[in-house]
Amino acid sequence: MKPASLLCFALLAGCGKQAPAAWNKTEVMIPMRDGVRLHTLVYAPKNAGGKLPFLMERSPYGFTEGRPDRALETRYKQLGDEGFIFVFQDIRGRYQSEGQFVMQRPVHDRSISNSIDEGTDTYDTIEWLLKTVPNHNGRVGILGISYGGWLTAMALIEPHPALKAASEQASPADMFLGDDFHHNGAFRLSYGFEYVSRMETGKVQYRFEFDKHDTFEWYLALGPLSEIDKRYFHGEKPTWNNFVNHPNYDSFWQQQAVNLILTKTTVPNLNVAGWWDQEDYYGPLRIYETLEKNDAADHKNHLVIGPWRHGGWAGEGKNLGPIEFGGDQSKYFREKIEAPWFAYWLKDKGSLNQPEAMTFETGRNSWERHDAWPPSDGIQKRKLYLTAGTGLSFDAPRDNSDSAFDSYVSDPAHPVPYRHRPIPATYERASGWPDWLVEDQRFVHLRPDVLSFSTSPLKDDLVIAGDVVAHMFASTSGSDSDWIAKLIDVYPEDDPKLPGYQLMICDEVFRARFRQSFEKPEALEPNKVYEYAIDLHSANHVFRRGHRIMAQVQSTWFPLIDRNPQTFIENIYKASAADYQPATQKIFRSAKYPSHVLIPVEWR
Ligand code: PG9
Repeated sequence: MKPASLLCFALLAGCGKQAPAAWNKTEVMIPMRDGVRLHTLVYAPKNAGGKLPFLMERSPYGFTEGRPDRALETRYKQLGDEGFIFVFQDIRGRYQSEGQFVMQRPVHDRSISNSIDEGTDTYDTIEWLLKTVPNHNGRVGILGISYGGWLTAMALIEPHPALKAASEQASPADMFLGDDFHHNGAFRLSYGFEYVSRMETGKVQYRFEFDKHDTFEWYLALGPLSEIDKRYFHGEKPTWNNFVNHPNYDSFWQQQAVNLILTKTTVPNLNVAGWWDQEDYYGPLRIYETLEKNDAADHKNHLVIGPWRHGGWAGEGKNLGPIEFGGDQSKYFREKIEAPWFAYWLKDKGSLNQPEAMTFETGRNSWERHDAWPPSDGIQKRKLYLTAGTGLSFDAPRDNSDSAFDSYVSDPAHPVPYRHRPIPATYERASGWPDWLVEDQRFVHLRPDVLSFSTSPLKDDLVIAGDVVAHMFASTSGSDSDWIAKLIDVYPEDDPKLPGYQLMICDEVFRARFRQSFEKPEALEPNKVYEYAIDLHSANHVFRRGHRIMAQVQSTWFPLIDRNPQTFIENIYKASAADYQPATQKIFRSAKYPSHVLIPVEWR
């Protein structure tokens, strides 16, 4: 007779539908501790040749229409060849799972019995799998990209004892400070609006229909942020309501910040990030950095950063737009890093040849191994100063006159587009969204409201590895402002493929009201010079001989970032049209106010 658990597995199963020939597919509804059942697909290899570990991906984006079948032949090809029992699960309230979806559901209250969160759902699923599915070796791995990366991180807070390996990939860490919804408190308007309509209009993904192909025009015509709720959401989208009700870094944001709730490496974890991730680059680096503080003895927390867009390692990785990487670096990652990682921890296979951090050095196109990230050995922090005549130089400015600044007018009625127009909807086919960070920045160069400073052509290659920080001394005639800083690699005019191309290497926005505290914003004193240190995050890039390094400053980046009214008001989500005012911005470059970019230069 079959054990009860196996019988139950067989009863719930709808075997074999469309599964690739090599797999036995089983579709089940797995009960959680509160009775809610989650739709799950289990793919076991037909010729397993022994007991195998589970490898699990959970997602809000739906395992339907043959998606896992295709993934097993593409994204999971190398892991499939290695041999795992794959488990794909729709999270609560999404697609065929029961229950209610909550965007980034907070960690459950342990004092309430049967309380749930994404971690407990993972735990309960593992418990069920171990008891029910035959031919496993008792070990489980989990991985996922972005929302799936965040679900992976949640599973590590109170992990099931059988969970033996994880790979958090492009997980957001903090939605107020650096990931999808805000950066340094500045709201990511187009992503925030389009993602909320996508996820909170029914159980399956919805696409908002814009009546303009160029969403730049659509968002501008919309007017102040408050129009979104008035015209479209009508108080019905929980996440939008949260944006409006939590305009500052309060406990709502802090309680979901992964780096505040997951501080110990409970399970070996490979953190993965892409240099040109248009959604969650901050997250994986922050999670790695936090876990690393407690990992000195164990060495179970590792980092990989490759030349990718958001989740680019799941697809082909030969290039991003016109930027080529000398081979398929995504396949390299899947074959040489990801599959061996899980094989080692879940199957005791091989030895772990994974350094503390591996980064793909862009510009030279080679994988580099590091004992620490950011590295400190062989690194010299150097200041590149903004100078008169739009120069950028290692020599500090001597000029101390009051006129040692450059100035522009930032007008919210005429914001700077974040990429060249037309800007299609984020989720449209061929939207351009996934690659926008590598777009040629010449489309804004020499605009009157964008300042550019560049070095002369470099005499030798200059390698940077580590954190880049823009130190800006700036004033505004308004009482609030956004500062956007970029570090750009300018190709020489005689480059055979991309003459004069301006490739953005690092970038970030800072909302000035938060310069003292993200919890308590403050108005700026008009025309007073303040110092800002804007973290442009890590890079590992070679500026080649003959290239120039450029720094750019501007105050709008639309509609990626909502327009700052430039007059301080308590809650920008409630601003009226009259609150949006032009302002005169000054960026200083004197001996007293030496604006500069701090770069980590590697000496080889
Ligand atoms: N960047 C997406 C996301 C993750 C988590 C929360 C909200 C959005 C994603 O690609 O899944």
